[in-house]
Amino acid sequence: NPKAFIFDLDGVITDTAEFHYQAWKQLAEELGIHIDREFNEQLKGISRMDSLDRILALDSSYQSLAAEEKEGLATKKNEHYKQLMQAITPEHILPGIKDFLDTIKSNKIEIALASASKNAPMILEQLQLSDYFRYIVDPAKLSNGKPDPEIFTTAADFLSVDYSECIGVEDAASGVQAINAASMFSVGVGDKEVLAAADMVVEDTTGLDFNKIIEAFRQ
Ligand code: B16
Ligand code: MG
Repeated sequence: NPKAFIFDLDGVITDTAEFHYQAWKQLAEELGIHIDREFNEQLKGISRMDSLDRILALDSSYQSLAAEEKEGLATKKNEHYKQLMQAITPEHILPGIKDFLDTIKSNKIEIALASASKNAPMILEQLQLSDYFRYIVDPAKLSNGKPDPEIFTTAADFLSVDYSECIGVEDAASGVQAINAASMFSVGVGDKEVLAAADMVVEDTTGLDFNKIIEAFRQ
């Protein structure tokens, strides 16, 4: 059996993408920049500062902002986001995830979180899922974001588990790439074509069947 499951947060445990979108939209409007949901797809799995850079790139008048000004804007977005996140409850856990975590736990397999979100500990608290996770990687301490494997290898190193004994679960193509680059078994949640690089793909979180995943992992 595998020794650890390492989860992404946004799009796997809960869907924070819509809240990120609303927070960015609010900030963008204050700056006179227009963004829509289609554009927001690009921001999934991308760090806060990289997301801001992509938004500012839409308007030529924001190309020479000082680092402090950008910090200020990123902080402002996060204030909007935290405000919106107050509404998050266990009802926002994606379907099937609670049972899946329970099954992993009862099989005595470790669970860790590899999310690019600095808000991840707060979100897990509000979802009342913190107790399942032995370790939450602090993205502020990483040199490279996904698709670099660092966030996944950091989790495995903390747990003292071989990478080949880990299963990573991701909804973003860059996340699947990161898991593969870490030589772990990758489970993609979402579109088969987008996540074609994954060792196994399920359409949505209800497809996360513990036995099927273990069987595929062993092959
Ligand atoms: P924060 P994940 C990512 O979460 C989100 O998909 C991405 O949109 C967001 O910008 C990033 O976290 C950073 O979030 O501003 O809270 O630090 O998919 O890696 O769980
Ligand atoms: Mg994600």
